[in-house]
Amino acid sequence: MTGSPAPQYDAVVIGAGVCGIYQIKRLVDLGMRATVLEAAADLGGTWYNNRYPGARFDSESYTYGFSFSRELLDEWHWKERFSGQPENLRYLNYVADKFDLRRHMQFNAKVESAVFDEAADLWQLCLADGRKLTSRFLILGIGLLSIPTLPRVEGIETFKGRSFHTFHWPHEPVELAGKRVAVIGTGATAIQVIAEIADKVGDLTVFQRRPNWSAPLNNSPISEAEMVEIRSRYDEIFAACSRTPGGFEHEPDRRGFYEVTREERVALWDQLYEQPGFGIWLANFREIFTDEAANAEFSAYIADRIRRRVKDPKVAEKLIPKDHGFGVQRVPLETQYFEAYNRPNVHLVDLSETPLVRVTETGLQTTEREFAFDIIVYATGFDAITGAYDHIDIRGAGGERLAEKWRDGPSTFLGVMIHGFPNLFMPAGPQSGSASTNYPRGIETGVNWCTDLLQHIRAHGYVRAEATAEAEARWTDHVTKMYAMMLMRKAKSWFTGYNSNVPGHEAGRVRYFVYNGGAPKYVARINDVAAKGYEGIVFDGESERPAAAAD
Ligand code: NA7
Repeated sequence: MTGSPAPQYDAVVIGAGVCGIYQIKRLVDLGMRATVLEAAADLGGTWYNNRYPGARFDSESYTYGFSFSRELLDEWHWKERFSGQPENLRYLNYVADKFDLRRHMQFNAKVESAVFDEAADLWQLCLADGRKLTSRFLILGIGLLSIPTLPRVEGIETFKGRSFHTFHWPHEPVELAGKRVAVIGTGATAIQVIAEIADKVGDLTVFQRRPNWSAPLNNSPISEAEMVEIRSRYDEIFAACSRTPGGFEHEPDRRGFYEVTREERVALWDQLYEQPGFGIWLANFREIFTDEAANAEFSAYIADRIRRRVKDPKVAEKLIPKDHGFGVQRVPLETQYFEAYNRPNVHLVDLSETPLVRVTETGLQTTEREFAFDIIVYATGFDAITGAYDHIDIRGAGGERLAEKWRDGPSTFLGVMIHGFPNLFMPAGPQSGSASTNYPRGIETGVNWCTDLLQHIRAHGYVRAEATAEAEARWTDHVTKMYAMMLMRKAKSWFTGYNSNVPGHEAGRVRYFVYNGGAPKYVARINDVAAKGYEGIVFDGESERPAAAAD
């Protein structure tokens, strides 16, 4: 034990989203002196911020909710199979209120820096409002997609109309009727927003740099009777989620792609296209993720579906990706997205032919012409996965800066701890299994694991826990190798660290952001580390113990 004064908190959690809410619940239950610091004015994270029209789950609602409380599961009625943002935010507030968690949360509490004090084995935090706090442990629940990015194009600040990133869509209603609206981007967010506002605006122009593969969400309401049936199956539902790589109910088709006939493949695809959710991606043949020819055949199937839905063949061709196959990027799910382009008030501008040059006072200018708008919506994505970490000045032992350590991509132990940054935990960090699955399922796994580790630390009276350099190197190497067999390694997407709007994140360098082995393998791996007395972690500066093999 150090002779230094005790820290103000046993644990500080940064972020009051899905992760922070569950983490503080676990800490409070253990009787720890803990608080959540949240930069926003209220809780909810993703579901607090993303208020754009059309924002909704692409996970089945009942697989997205928390599983930790039977009472909560019995009380909550999900009203739609894929619930929308307002309801999702209501749910998170309901959970926080039910378990009286709000009093352990501080809002408008933006953490600017976190510095590890080696002499006292604690974290010193500085907040934007000038406050300083100390905590033994620091737990980061800061999200994967919480730092929105704008195009690096001149003139953004000169636009005289209204403009906002989808992440900052105003809280009060935005008058869309009769307005000339631009949407920049055609990722998952744009695909939701475009379909939702197409019939509500005067005129909508979509600025597309690269199209995305997308398939129907097939949403529907959930009646009282259906909810009763879902409640009776919750054990089964969560068991299925924990069996599948993605943490969803959708299980891959176990037949070999080449073992069945083309007719049998098409029969499966016809069926999946009509089914709700990610089945079309995750209940498909496993080869579509790893085999170029299998992926190409399936991509051609989806391309035909798009051609059937979009009336103008030229527009249809522009909406079909040519540079990557279906499912090698996270698949946006849509509701009447392609039909939006059949409306006379919706226009598509292909930025690959006529790139954006600048934002003007009145609109947007491409290499071809100028466009006038009342509203510009930037659906241009996020500084994904490591962005939120880079935005806090995190300094570990010896003053090492995390942003510097991760300049070329993250390196972690299990996606949960970082060598050189003692007493810092990431329940759903970069390179964790949580980052690539149905997020709350991964979060619960990560939070439970971190909480168990904290209990272990407490039981032994330790004040310091740190992953060894060797354990971190092995895990990072393992995560990197898992990409080799996946077609996704070739995609320009936020899963591989591509973002043209973030210096250094342009195409060309793959960042090994997520653990690709799937939830069951990830959970087995982290549980094994715990069962072996936290192999790969040293406590209170004890001499390094050998790290467990990562595979
Ligand atoms: P994404 O998936 O990163 O999509 C961002 C979109 O914005 C994508 O179409 C980009 O085109 C486009 N973009 C980005 N920068 C520019 C510039 N400078 N000019 C033109 N177009 C640009 O983010 P989303 O918010 O849609 O989705 C993120 C996740 O949220 C999603 O996967 C779900 O999990 C929920 P590009 O493809 O890069 O050419």
